[in-house]
Parts: sequence; C-alpha cells; structure tokens
Amino acid sequence: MNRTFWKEAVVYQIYPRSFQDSNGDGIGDLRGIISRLDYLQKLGIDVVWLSPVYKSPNDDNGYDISDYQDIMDEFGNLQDWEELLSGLHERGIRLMMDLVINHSSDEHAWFAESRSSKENPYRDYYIWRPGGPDGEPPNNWSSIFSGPAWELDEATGEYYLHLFSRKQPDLNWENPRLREALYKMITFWLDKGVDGLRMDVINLISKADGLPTVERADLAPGELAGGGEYYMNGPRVHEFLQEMNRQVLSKYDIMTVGETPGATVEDAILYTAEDRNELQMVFQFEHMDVDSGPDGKWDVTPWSLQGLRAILHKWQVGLAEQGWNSLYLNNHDQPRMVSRFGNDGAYRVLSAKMLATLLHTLKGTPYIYQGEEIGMTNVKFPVLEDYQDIETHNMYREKMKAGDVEHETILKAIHAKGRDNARTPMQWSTAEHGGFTDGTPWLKVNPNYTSINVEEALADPDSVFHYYRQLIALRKHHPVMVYGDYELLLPEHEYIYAYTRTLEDIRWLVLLNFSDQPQQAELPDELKRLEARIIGNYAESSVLPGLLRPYEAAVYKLK
Ligand code: TEU
Ligand code: CA
Repeated sequence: MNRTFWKEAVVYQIYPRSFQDSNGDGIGDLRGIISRLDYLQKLGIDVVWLSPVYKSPNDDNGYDISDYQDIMDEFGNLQDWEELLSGLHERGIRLMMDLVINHSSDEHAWFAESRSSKENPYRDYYIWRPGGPDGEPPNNWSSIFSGPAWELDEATGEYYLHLFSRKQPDLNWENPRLREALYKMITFWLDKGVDGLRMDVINLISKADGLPTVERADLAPGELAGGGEYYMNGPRVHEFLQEMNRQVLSKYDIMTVGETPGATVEDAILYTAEDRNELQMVFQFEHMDVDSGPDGKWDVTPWSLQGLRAILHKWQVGLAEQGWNSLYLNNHDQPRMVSRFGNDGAYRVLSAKMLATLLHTLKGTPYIYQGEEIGMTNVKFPVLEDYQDIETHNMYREKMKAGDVEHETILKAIHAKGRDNARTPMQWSTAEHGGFTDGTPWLKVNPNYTSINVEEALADPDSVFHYYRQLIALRKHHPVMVYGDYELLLPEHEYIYAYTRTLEDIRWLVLLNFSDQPQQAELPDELKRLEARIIGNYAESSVLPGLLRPYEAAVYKLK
C-alpha cells in the first residue's frame, strides 16, 4: 500500500479574518495566527488550509485578489507570512494556500490594463463581449451572487463576465499568456515552501465556446438563467489542469484539492484518479444541498439522514477504487454543522462529537473548519445590518426587489444558511469579544462565546476539543482509518448511519445515531462480536450491543 501524507493528514481551515486579531483593529491577522500555533499543535492537525491572505479590497473577503504575490494590508506583510510558514513547519504542520484563479479582483493591475482599451495586451486576460442589439448583456447567465453575470464597462462600451461579484471579473483561461502568468505565480509560492493548494471553484475555469445563452421555454425575455451547464466542468477544464500539473504541480511534493461545485462522482474521478495527473482530491457539494429546495440554498427544506447518507455513501463507493474523498461538513461558506446536522441545544456536545466521528471514520481526508473542534454554533443576528457577507446582502436586495417574500422569511433563511454563521470570530475565552480582539470585531462575536470557547474546552477533559484530539491521534496509529475498505450497514435505518472499515484482518464497526432518541441497531451476529470500543462519545459503552443512546457515536474493533 503506497502511503501518502495527504491521505493520512487531517486538515484545519483557518479563515484569517476571524481567527485571531493581534493589533486591535478588530480584524484577524497573520500575527494573530502565529500566536495560536501551539493550540493547533495541541489539536494534532497536520495541515493548515489558509483562506486567502493576498492583497484584496475585500469585496468578497479576500476571494477577490488584487495582487497574488503580496499580503493584504489588514493581515500583515510577507515577512509575517514567512514567520507563519516557519512556525508551522517547526511544529511539523504543512501549509496549504488558497488559490483563487477563476477570477481576480477588478482592482488587479491586469484588469486596470484590460479595461483601458480593446487593443491593450491584457484585454484578453478577461472575458469581454459586446452587448446585444438593444445594449443588453451578451447572454442570460446570472451571477452566483445574484443579478446578471455581466457588467457593462463604459470605457470600451463592452461587458465583462463575472460569475461572482461585479468586482470579481472572470479570468480568460483560453488565453495561454494568462495561464502562463498564473503558473508563474503558483511557482512563486511553491518555491517559498508552500506544501499544498486549495483551488477555488477550479472547475469553472473553462467556459463553453460561444458562451451560449440558456434556452428554456419558460424563460421570459431578459429573464436570467443560471448558465452553470455552460461553465461547470467545462470543455477544456481537464486539459488546463493537466497542463498546470505538468508545468508546475508535478515538480513539488504537495497536496492539492479542487473546490468543484456541481461536480459528480464521475467528474471527481476525472479530476482525482491518480493516472489523470490533475488533482489529488476535490470538495464536492452534493451533501451541502441536502437541505436546499428547488429554489436553491435559501429555499431551506428539512433534510433526512437517508438523504445525507445516500450522498455520502455514493461518494464513498464511487471513489473507492480511484480518486480520493475530502470529508467536510463545515467551511467558511457553510453554516455550522452542529446547528445544521446535529443539535445545538441540549445535545450540542454529543452531536458535535457524533458528527466528528462521521468525518474522521469515513474514507477520505477530514477537514476541520476553525471552531468546529469546540462545537461552535450558528448565530442569529436580529437585524440584517449585523450581517456582512456580500452573498447575503445581494440575495436580500434581489428578493426584496422581487417583492414576493417577507423580510422575516429571508432573515430566517439567513439564520439557517448564511455564510456569516461560519465567519463569526473564533471564540477563545470568556473575555470580551471571546478573546478574539480587544478592539471592535469586524463581525460580531456569537453571544454564546461565554460558554463555548477554547479556554473552557481545554479545561474540560470531556470537551469536543479533546474528542477531536483523540480522533486525530487515532488516525496516526490506525491505518484502517485511512486505508480501510468502507461497507455500509443498515441502509434503510431512519436514524442510524452504520458502516465497517476493513484493512487486512482489522475490522472496525462505526455506529452513529443522528437522533435525540435511543435507537436500536439490528446487527448480524458476526458484527456483535465486539473486541473493544475504540472511541465513543458516552463515557461507558452501551450495555446492550446495538442500543444507541441519543446522538451516540461508537467505534468498535470487531473480533
Ligand atoms: O465558493 C464557491 C461557491 O460556490 C460559493 O459561492 C458557495 O457555494 C456558496 O457561497 C455557498 O453559499 C468559493 C469560495 O469558497 C467562496 O468563499 C467565494 O465567495 C467564491 O468561491 C468566489 O471566490
Ligand atoms: Ca488585526
């Protein structure tokens, strides 16, 4: 079995704006992260995925880059970054940087050149098109951040494409000079010792020829339509990734993960099968829409374990022989998993540990999002002004303009699915603002920091934090957690997710109760011969095999 660090690793995602402020401006920064490296080492994680820290006007909190080779002023400077890198390496922790190369900021020097004239040599670094006969946009695609995906630029009277905000113009990957410039930038960071790359919406970089208009009988004239079928997993995406791998990635011993909204298992095999020489793994999104209705993420609908398990099972089986899964329920774009898939009330600690057991015992690389390891929850700010996220505000404006939905209904959807749920500052202690800053935080701290914080977690041997530490430590000593074959049990059970992991003669049984009621798992005799409990979120093993207490997680070694 060829062992690989990126399969054995546990990754910890830091959203720098909300992790730790060191200079009292209310914004997290690199020196703040440096001050918390011992905490990360104590947790035992192997890789830090650092969300973007490059120069940015922060229209989308750093996912709009204006200089790929310098550090955002609010976060510090390149010297701070070098100190962070060596601080991580001294502790045996690798650094994965976040590459945002589907689009740049409109304040990037390239875009300033590109928009200045149609003859400018940088014109084709971006995607420009003339408007239609009546001056309408080149097609009916909508931005993922609401509104049209095209912005008219007065200077040259043409439109530029932006799948995200109007301050995030899409880069033109059809242009080999642009690709070369990006590969040069990636080499700059890899030559500095970066150990991994997370590639933002990397499966959107190849758009269909002609940027076709979405034709649908039900569309009214001028009505916007997504357009994802013309830019997700597009015609040249694999060619581009294989070129990037050949020219850059293959020259370094690094970990790569692509963020691929809309990718299927079949797509993921093409992105991650080892003989494809593209990426090592991808973030798929299917399970992140298990509570989205027909109108998308803000159309919040109840989810079921059957629905969640069916997706996770499909990906476990689909990538069993080729490719590799990334395992996550949280990141800076998603609500907090204990509120969304667990129970952030009476069963917060138990359900946070149960969900952690799921993520660390399925087959794939587990990703921990900052605060997940202490069971941080969603927040419910009372007024829209408390929210900061551009996605939230654009959606709110668009829905209020449409006039067919009430303010309270939208606010409820924001409470459930808004990205700021994940971006409230890290809760370190009971000090004001949770110890995140001694200034005014850029986004309010969740008021429950007084009871949910790192200080109390470190002091409580039964905390979510110490349970994560145990899970991460187990992974280092039990190859079955990394390489063991996955096999589903109880496929129809309404509340229990059960499976085994088998490696040679080692067989583990995982039982997870997703409900606040006791549940009985009817197991075949061969699975009742329990040798030992490896880990569990109740102090004592269950007295009756198969009887699971509320939100119980238990992992057994079988005889
Ligand atoms: O996210 C891609 C993406 O699709 C997100 O818009 C996400 O699906 C959505 O916000 C869920 O509500 C990446 C980054 O992770 C995100 O932070 C950026 O806003 C986006 O790309 C643009 O760079
Ligand atoms: Ca700061």
